[in-house]
Amino acid sequence: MLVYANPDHRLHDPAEPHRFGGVLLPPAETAARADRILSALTCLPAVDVRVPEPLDEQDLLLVHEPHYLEFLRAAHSRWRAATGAPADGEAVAYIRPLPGTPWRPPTHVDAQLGIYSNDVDPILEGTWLAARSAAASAVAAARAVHGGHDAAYAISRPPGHHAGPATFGGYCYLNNTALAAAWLASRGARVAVVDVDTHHGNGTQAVFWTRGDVLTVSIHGDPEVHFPFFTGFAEERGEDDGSGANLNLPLPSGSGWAQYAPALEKARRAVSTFGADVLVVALGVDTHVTDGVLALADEDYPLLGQALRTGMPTVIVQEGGYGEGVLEHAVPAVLAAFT
Ligand code: Q9C
Ligand code: ZN
Repeated sequence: MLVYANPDHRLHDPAEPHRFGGVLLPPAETAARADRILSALTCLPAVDVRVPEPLDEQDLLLVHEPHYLEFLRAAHSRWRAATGAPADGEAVAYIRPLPGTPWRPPTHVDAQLGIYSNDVDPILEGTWLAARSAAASAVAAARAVHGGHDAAYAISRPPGHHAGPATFGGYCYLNNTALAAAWLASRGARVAVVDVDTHHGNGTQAVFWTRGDVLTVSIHGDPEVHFPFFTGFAEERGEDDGSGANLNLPLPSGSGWAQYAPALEKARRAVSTFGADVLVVALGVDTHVTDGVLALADEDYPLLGQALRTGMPTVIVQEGGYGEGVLEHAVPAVLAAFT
C-alpha cells in the first residue's frame, strides 16, 4: 500500500482544553494521532511510506474560497497583533452575529474567527502549514491513483471533512477528502466519495452540493443527537446539477455492524448506479464503540476494509478516530483487508 505521510502535521498540536458540550477536556485531535497511525502501519506487508510533494496552492482553490485561504494564512499573526497573545497562544472564536439581523462583514480578527468557523477549534501559529501538509498528502494520493496506482492512503491530519468552502470546524481546516475528489474531477474523472467517519461529512457535502460530477455518500451517527447536528439527514440530496448526487445514511446512535453493513451496501449500490470511475474514501475510524457515537467493534474493521473493495482505483484519506487503541487497530485492519 502506498502511504503519504507529512511530518509538518506536527505544527498543529493543540494543547489548550477544548469544549465538548458542557465540559472542558484535553484536545482529542493532536499530533500524536498521525504518529500512532504511522507506527501501527509497520505491521502491514508492503507499506511504501512517502512524503508528498509540496502542494500547488492553486489546487486549494478547487475547494476553498480565496478570502478564506487568506484568512487562515494570516489569522494567527493578526490575532497576536490585535490581542498581544504569545506565539504559542490558540486563537478561538467566541462571538458570532445574531441570526436573522443584518450585520456588517467584520474587519476585526476576533469577529472574523466567528464568521469563518462554526465550532470552537483553535488556530495556532502552525495551523495553516499543518493543514496544507495534510492537503498535500491527500492530493498526492489522488495524483498517484490518477497516475495508475490501484490505491493510495493519506495520513492527513488535521482532518478535513467538516471544512467547507470558507469554514473550519470539527477539527478540520482544509477539506483533504474534497481536495482529492475535486483534483480527480478536474482531470475528468467521475468521482464517488464514501465517508465512513462516524460524523456527517458536512464540509464535503457543502463543497459538492450543486455538482453532478462528484457523488457524496456519508454514513454516520444520527445528527439529531450528534455533531454536526444541522446536517446529515436523509432528505439532503443535493441541488441543481448536484440533485441526487448526495446521499446521507444516518444510523441510530450506538448502531453496530448489524445496522452498519446494510448502510455500506446502500453506499456501494449508489456508487455503482452513479457510474463512478474512481473512489475516494473518507476513512474515519471513530465509528468504534470507544468513540461514543456508533458502536463498531475491533472485528468489524476487516469487514469494512473488504466492503470498500470495489475494484475501482481508490484514494483513502484519514479523517477521525481518537479513543485509546482505536487508530492503532482499526486503520491497519481496514487497509489490510482492503489490499
Ligand atoms: N467542540 C472528526 O471526526 N466534537 N471530527 C465536539 C465540539 C466534534 C469530529 C467538539 C467532533 C468532530 C474529523
Ligand atoms: Zn468524526
